[in-house]
Amino acid sequence: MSQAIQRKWWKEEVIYQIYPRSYKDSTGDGIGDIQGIISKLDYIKELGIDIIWLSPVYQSPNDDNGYDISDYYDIHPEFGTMADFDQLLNGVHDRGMRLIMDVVFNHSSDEHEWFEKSKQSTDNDYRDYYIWKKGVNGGPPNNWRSFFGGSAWEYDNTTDEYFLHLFTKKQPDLNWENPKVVKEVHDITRFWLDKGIDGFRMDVIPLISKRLDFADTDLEAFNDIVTHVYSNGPKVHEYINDMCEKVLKHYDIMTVGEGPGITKDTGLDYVGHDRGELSMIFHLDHMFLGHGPLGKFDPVPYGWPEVKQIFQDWYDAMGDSGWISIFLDNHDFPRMVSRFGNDTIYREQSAKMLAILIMTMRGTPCIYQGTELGMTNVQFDNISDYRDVETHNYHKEFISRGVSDADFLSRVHEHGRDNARTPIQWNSDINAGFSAGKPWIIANPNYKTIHAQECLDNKDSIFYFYKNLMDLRKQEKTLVYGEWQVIEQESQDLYVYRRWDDCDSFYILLNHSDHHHIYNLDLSEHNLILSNNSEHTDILIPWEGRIYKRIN
Ligand code: TEU
Repeated sequence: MSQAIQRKWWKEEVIYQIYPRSYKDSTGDGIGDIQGIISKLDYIKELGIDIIWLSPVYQSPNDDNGYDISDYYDIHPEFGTMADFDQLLNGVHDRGMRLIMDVVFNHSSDEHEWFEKSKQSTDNDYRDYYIWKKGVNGGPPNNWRSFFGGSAWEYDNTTDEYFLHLFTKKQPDLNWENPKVVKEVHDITRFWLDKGIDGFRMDVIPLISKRLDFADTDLEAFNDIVTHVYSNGPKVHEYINDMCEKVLKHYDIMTVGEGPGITKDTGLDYVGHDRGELSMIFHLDHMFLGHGPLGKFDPVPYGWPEVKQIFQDWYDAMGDSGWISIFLDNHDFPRMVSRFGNDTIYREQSAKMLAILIMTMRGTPCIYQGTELGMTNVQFDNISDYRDVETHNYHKEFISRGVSDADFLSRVHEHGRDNARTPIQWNSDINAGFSAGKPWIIANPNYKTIHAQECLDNKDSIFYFYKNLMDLRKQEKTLVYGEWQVIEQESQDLYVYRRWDDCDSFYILLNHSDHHHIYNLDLSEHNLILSNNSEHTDILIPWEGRIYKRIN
């Protein structure tokens, strides 16, 4: 065991992300809610989960499904009440699990009272809660683009100024230069921590410090603009460190920063053990693969070689000094079995192989709701069946660029965020057992065969494969803290790596292809302890994954 690496509970546990809108509806209004989550806590516990990451449930006009918060201190009625939240938190703790909340401090909703007041005049007490600028030459203050298409500035004719919004125009960016904003944020975090939550997922935290010259960018590729213009601003670490010093470090909690723009070269600045900032980050390097100059709907080719290089880069960057989460999907990206596996003839096999990867790399595994069932991308026939503001904004933009409806729809099928937001498939009943009413978004038609009830009835299901992996990871701390090294492989289709420390050694063999492959590795001193294939020869069948442990 590397003595340098610090042991922490949040390194040893497994996170499960719940996107509440799509999880379970208890009222029949077609929208998932907190009571619905409560009804599934035993299911989540059975899976072996330790930490629940709850996507926003605060008051919101839902322009961006809750990532546009209009009241940080109250629960949106469609999700329930604060009493429901308290019941959820108690239910999570009673089962020995933890709950972290998703907080969005880069921006608020434009329906937050702060913004309602800020926009009334140029000299009120809330004006500087946001970033207002005069236009230039009859247009926006600069050429910055929103993550969701179009300009990052919206003109307000009441005060003849523009306000900054790196996301939708209903998500105005907060001005962290203003000490009053910083205090508001500290008060909000303290309020939720004093309720007993176990930490935070911090939405787009690298974006909170703006480059105050607001100069035009001459960068073309949006990913470069995110990294070099929007993220890692001059005071980002001052702000995060200040929040830790004044609030976070006084609680036994974990924090995970969502890290668009955080690179392997800047990662330790956020999560280095000596930095006093975040526990870990969700870097997005592998998630942004395939995003062309105009973003995800301007796709470029990529494959497993790039994915494996990113895992190598981040292992080297973190060393024993920092920590990341290991994940392959969430509510913003396509379903992992569709994106990185084979969601047709090898759906179950590839889902299990990917599970082995997530659970045996060095980092805190994060499983997105439905991944434990092997839920797949969806292919709606009409753009009107999609709900995501990002999809609709870019639909307008790309159609205006001359892209056909059919072409854009095919890009949504592959890259759209709603792939991950269709209702959780609980059973084969109408609406997949998600709701007695019309769901806010159509359920994936494959719910008839892919659903939790089938998985719970089948001991060979993906669900129980994840459960076995989580049990293994709890038993074998070498898979948490041990060192990691790729074993050179002739074949591009195999991913073979080792985990080891002073106590144990493991080999993990993954075939991420539709082909059979021989592997040339002497494993005579190891026992096969887990596999997604009942046959064991020196040939790895398509999407086969194996874990070997040294015979002590
Ligand atoms: O996501 C920020 C982010 O990096 C993703 O939005 C990603 O850049 C985008 O989906 C690329 O297509 C966070 C939340 O996870 C996301 O749901 C919100 O929409 C966004 O911030 C704004 O709060």
